[in-house]
Amino acid sequence: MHNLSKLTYSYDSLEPYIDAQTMEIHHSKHHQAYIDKYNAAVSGSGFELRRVYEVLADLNNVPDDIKSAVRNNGGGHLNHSLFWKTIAPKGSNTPSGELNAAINQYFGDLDAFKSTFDTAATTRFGSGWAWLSVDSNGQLLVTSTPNQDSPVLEGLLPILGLDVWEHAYYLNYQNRRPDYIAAFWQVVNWDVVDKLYVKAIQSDSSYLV
Ligand code: MN3
Repeated sequence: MHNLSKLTYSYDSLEPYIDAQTMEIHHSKHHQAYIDKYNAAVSGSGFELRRVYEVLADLNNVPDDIKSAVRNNGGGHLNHSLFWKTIAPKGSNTPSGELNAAINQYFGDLDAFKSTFDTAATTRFGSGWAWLSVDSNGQLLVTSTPNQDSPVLEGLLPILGLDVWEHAYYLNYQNRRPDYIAAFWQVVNWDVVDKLYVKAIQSDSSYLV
């Protein structure tokens, strides 16, 4: 039985970048619904007590009759849990330490990385996510996924993700996804992302649900 974790900050504390009503509906309704549907899908399957990460990383061994429900709703739970963790009311402005060095190595500099990520988020057609992940060789890469597909399905460990479903921004930004993406950078908690990077390069997935 999986449960919704409380946020470590209040729904209104990301204003004006992400508005309180969006945060409340997104967390208490959308995320809760993914958890409820995931719990219902895995009930009686033997997967109830396993981490969502483990189940998604081994999706081929999930029975066909629940596979798409597990993929969509387990992905929804894992993706949103990471999302809430990596944003904060007063985000630290820049990555530091090992992550900063890796971003410079793989993308050139922070602005070039953001530009790559922005493109992934802007060009994702319909609903989905943009991601910064670590692959099995420890390399950093930017990808995007449709729907609630998680990078863990591809063997990646995501350390930063941006939800570009309309439910994540429509109340405040309507059709202006690029404005929402720009606002996201104001609330990224790089202190957390730095720590997740150090775990991910050691293949430590324990920070994912
Ligand atoms: Mn969402």
